[in-house]
Amino acid sequence: MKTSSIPDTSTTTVSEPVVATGNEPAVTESVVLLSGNEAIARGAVEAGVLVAVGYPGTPSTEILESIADRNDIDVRWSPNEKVALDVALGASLGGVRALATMKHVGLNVAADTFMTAAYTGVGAGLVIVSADDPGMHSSQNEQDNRAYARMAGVPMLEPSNSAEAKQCTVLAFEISEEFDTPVLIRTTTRVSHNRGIVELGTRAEHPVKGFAPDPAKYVMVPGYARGRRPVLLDRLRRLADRSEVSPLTVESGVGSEFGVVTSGIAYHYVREVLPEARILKLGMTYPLPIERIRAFSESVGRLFVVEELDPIMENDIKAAGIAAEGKSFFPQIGELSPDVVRRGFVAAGVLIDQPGTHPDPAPPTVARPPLMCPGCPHTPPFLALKRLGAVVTGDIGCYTLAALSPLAAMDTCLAMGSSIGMAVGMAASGGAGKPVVATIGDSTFMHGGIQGLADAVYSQANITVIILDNGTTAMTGGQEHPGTGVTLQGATTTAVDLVGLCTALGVTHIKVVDPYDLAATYNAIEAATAHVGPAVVITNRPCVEAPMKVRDRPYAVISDACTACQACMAAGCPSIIWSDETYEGRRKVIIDSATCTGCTLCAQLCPPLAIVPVPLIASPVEVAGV
Ligand SMILES: Cc1ncc(C[n+]2csc(CCOP(=O)(O)OP(=O)(O)O)c2C)c(N)n1
Repeated sequence: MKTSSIPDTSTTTVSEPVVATGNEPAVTESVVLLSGNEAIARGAVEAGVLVAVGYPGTPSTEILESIADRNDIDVRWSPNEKVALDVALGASLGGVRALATMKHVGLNVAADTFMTAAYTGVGAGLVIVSADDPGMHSSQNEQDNRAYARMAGVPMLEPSNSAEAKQCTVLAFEISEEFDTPVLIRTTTRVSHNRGIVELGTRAEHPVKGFAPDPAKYVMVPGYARGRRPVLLDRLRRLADRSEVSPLTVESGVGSEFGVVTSGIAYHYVREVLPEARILKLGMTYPLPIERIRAFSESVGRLFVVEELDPIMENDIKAAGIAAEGKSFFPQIGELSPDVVRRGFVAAGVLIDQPGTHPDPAPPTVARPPLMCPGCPHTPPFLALKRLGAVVTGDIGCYTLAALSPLAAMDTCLAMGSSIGMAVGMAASGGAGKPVVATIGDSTFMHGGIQGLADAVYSQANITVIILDNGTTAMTGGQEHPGTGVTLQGATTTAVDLVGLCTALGVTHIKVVDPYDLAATYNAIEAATAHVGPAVVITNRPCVEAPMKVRDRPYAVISDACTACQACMAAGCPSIIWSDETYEGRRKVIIDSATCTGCTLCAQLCPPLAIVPVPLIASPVEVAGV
């Protein structure tokens, strides 16, 4: 668990922030540096939130982690984003302010609840944070979740920096209660992870209102839901009026030749490239303040819209009959940057590029393929699967790296939990005559895999499901989940029993195996694939990085015994490196004892038995991370 370093002091609220001017308040006890995520969490604290829930996912994860140690807020991980939003909505209807956090694809999972929560409205304030990932730094797609606000009819706020992130969160709770609606806060990676100056305010206490039963509002059967649809549309009209006077809209700059409408991190890029330009920065981006934009457009010759990803504001503005230019100059794919924005304005003819007047973009970093950690317990099952020649439907987690060379043992990866359903379908297609195996991490199984396994049982699919149970959500930094038996605060709770769960679902062939025993792992998977009907294999070694590094005596290569067969290289372990010595023209290997975890996998792969534990005297046993 990561805990907060945000001091809890009292002072005034933040003023309208802009890009750095050099006149910002000095960092003091009540003026602190926070990431956007920490600032959202801080905003929730000051807004008097009592329940905060989410499912980890970059770039949103730290929001909950940064307030996990507060004893005045119930902060929890849920098994997935839909459950998180259900919990938050339930808390809100129960009369307490609630926050739900997730990454952009998480809102797909929560969308069923989200769309209808717009109908029910709230009890106390309900704020949902969607942290989007333009550029796909750590995601399977780069969908633009601003579209969700429009589809659901839910107001949306978009901060451009940490100070605004806090301000937006406080405001979002107010809007939620005033208009009886969930409110979406949308950030992107750069806003979530950048640090900026934030003035801390006091925590507002709101008495718990309690649940006020109102079936016509909260029971969304068709007869009642029909009554809520006009309520939603009327609310949107009133929200549009509020957007026109939002304190989050800031106009700056001089000149009438052209003006720029922008929001989020793109605002800072525009300010950096055109410091003096007329800019209308929007913070409430759904509903848009169309009349404010119209008035702004009438005061300039050309109107540009600079926004990351889809032309969402641009289309709305054009649909309102306002002439605007945007995606013809600024790309729809990936992140913007000052350099990309500069090139757009040069192409638009409002900026003359003068070489040497701006810093060159940073040189590209050296490309390095992502690798599994030394000693990762996910490696052996994929070595076994490769040898077995199985069709492998994969899932999302550290083990997805098995799709890459040298393992190259995964055929599909789509969305969290999809591996099992896809395996069922693959088996129905005949699976190219090969064994069909789904591989899924423990957190992902809890998130979205259980229903797929129910389907495998229901359809008696001939598939094997390997649950790679490393006891954590490793890929997002090691968060707990219902299978770990530990809460976000590190307290012990009841763990969901994987074997018991699979048994209860009706799986009759279940084998738990130690993945560090390569032969046993291979045999377990082979036997499972021979079983008629769904079979489950569960690997049981903890992640080498969590909760603390699990390390044993490192291994070393006896150079004289190494025949340079390079069989150990199949593991793709970063601790195995080339030696300067050769044998019959091929390079031998050595092991970096500083990073070797002593998992023994390479020793099991070595035909001449040249890989042995380093003698205790020469290299003390190391337990890192304590
Ligand atoms: C819908 C959705 N929510 C969250 C994420 C972020 N995410 C990627 S993998 C993962 C879980 C990884 O945990 P696990 O399945 O246990 O595998 P491990 O990384 O531990 O091997 C999460 C939460 C995502 N990609 N999609």
